[in-house]
Amino acid sequence: MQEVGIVHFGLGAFARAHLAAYNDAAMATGETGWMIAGVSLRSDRVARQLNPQAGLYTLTERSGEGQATRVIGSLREVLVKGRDCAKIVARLASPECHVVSFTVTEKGYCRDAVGGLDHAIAVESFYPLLTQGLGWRMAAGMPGLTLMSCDNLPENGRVLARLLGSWLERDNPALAAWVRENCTFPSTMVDRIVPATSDTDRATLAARLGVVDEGAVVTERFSQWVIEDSFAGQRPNWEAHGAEIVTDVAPYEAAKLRMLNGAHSLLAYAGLAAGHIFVHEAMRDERIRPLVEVLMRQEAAPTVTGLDGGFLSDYATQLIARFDNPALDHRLAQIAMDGSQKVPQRWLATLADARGHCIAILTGIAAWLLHIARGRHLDDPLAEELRDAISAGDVSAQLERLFGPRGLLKSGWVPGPEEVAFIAEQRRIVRTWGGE
Ligand code: CS2
Repeated sequence: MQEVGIVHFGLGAFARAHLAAYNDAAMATGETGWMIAGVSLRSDRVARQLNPQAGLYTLTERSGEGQATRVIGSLREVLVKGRDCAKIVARLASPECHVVSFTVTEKGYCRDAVGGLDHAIAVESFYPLLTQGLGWRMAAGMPGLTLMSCDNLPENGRVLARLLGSWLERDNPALAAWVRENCTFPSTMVDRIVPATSDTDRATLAARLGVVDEGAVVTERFSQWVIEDSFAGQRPNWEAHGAEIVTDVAPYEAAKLRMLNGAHSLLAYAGLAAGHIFVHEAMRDERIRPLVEVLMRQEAAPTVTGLDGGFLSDYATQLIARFDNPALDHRLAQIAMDGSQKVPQRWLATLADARGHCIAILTGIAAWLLHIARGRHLDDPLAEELRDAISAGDVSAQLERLFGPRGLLKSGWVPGPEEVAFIAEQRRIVRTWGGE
């Protein structure tokens, strides 16, 4: 039986369409020892879907030209925090384990308003389990691990190193020092659009294949993975399967967060305001599509350093085609979730670096204000604080409470008077678009 070389925290559809697919490809070409033990932090739903299928599931890539389905065989088991703690720690402490990876979403890192660790909520996340596993390794004189964040945060490796360091320093400074000496935290840029699988997807697949796959994942053809070359020990030869191992991920990360994810959040809030359900529908709206182009090409791209203009222009063209994919029903409401965790690196970083007015991002902010006010799809760990911030006063006062120096979202961007006026005007216009 193949060994488990990777423990992965946060086994959502994204990880199953990305990391698990790269590992599957590596093992299909004869590499051994790279099975994944997945850990679910919040519920046993994925475990109930996948464990009865021995971890096997289908991955379907869909485009306008058609679809292709394959079976992914790199997942050994799904373990659940709370229920399978001893097994999770044993996997982390095993000599076969070399990499721990994370797709726990932006909020899973438990950052407070200024980006530090919120210890009170970190108790509920991966920190205690990881601490136990690493503690075992230190006590047993074993090698350290590569701890690899694959979430949409700038410098995700540095962020994880800093937050884990702060968690460990409090109760276990010796382990904190051991981790600094023996573990690495590569930053990564991950990219693949993976909508939450719907009942319709599962039914269509069952009709096509003649078997029911409870763990089915649907995605696009495109997949990208850029990884900083910083490993504590062995790893699969991911670059033989399309990943890029580089010395500096930062430019790719900035381009992806500010262009792809920035445009996605604009599509989400403006698209919901206009009554659309899916990304490809919002893309066909002539009030929204030009804004997406402007956000990517004129606002975000010029702030990305380290990649040339031609490359970024091609990147924008490719992103437009991906957003247009009519075969992928990517819900705007899925992207609209957790705005407080996403907006800083997607929009505010661009606004802080940009010269001149960013009319597309400011329109996005206007649509986000409306989204918070209407509240129908508001799914955000800071939902209460957001509602509170926009509950009284004019737009100027609301923006101050959100983005001002003592505001909810610390970002280095504070709207000037003209920007405030523009957002207020856009909010009035977007309100008439007729959705939500
Ligand atoms: C999306 C991302 O849900 C969201 O916020 O913007 O999940 C996006 O689809 C991925 O980052 C694409 O790689």
